[in-house]
Formats: sequence, C-alpha cells, structure tokens
Amino acid sequence: MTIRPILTAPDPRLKAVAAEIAKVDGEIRRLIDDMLQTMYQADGIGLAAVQIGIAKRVIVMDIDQKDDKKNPRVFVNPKILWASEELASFEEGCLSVPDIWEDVERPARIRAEYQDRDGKKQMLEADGLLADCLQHEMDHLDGILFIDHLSRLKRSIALRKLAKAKRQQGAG
Ligand code: K1U
Ligand code: ZN
Repeated sequence: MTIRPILTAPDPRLKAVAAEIAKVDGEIRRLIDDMLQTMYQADGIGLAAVQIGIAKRVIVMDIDQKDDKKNPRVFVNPKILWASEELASFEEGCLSVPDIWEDVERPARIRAEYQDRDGKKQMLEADGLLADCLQHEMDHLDGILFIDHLSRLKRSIALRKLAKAKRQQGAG
C-alpha cells in the first residue's frame, strides 16, 4: 500500500469529471487500499480518487473513527437515487482545501446505489454526517469542491487564505 500525495486547490486536476469504473478488478482494489491508507494518514473521514489525481469514480470513507477502531467504507460508481427536500447544514472541511471550515447546506437524507470493493451492487439510505460526507465526496467526482457551494465572497476569501498558506509554506 502506498500513501499518495493529496492535491490542493486550485490544482486543475480537482476539476476533472471522473470516469465510471467498468470492472472492479485488482487494480481498482489496489487503488482503494492506497486511498484508505492515504485518508487515515491525513486524518480525513473521506477521500475521492480525484483528490489523488485519479479521475475514476471511487470514494473511501470512515466516519466512525473512534478508539482506533476502523470502519472503512468503499463506494464505486455511486449514484444518488433520491434526495430529501429537507436540507441540513454541516460544517465541512476538505483535505484539498486545508484549514478552511465552512457551513454547507445539502439534502438531509439520501438514497444511493454503488458497488462495493467486490463489485457487488449495494443500496444505502443515509442521514447525518454519512449523508453529508457522501455528497461532499460525490461532488469531488464531478469536479466540485465544497467551497463552490459558498458565496463568491466566502469562496474567494478561502482561496486567498489557501494561497497565502502555500506561499508561507514555500518561504518556510
Ligand atoms: O477531503 C475530503 O473530501 C475529506 C473531508 C471530508 C468531510 C469532512 C467534513 C464534512 C464533510 C466531508 C475530510 O475528511 S476533512 C478532515 C476532517 O474531517 C477532520 C480532520 C481532522 C480531525 C477531524 C476531522
Ligand atoms: Zn473534499
């Protein structure tokens, strides 16, 4: 397993629309393992393949990392079949937009279908952080960052803060 570098905004590769996976084979399972290791090492609760420069529709998540117990989830070719009209607001962060946290409103409940790491079709009904995180990660597969949901002013403040942090890291 390999820890892969995570791209940060405004890297144009984060704007790629990811391609469907035709078959969940050994190469995809190796990608999944690398993504899980990369996510855990970065202290994230989710990661989309696009964030490591691989434009494929693969997501890993672990929203219940407590007491060192892992509960990894894998979503290949996820599709939202239904989303509630009711919205819920969560404070979101992103490993590709480090140190920026903002409230984002999304459908409170979703029903999704996806394939697991064996390529088997699965269905999921989700609310709370699971629904929010899955929608955040699915946005990555379409080249959308959570800051794209903010007002133009908030987005440009976030991007300027990120650029300043990158300049300071470069100088340090
Ligand atoms: O970059 C990503 O897409 C992962 C992102 C997922 C996410 C977080 C919060 C709401 C929606 C989606 C993260 O994992 S950001 C890092 C994070 O959540 C965290 C980091 C350190 C401590 C606790 C949480
Ligand atoms: Zn993200």
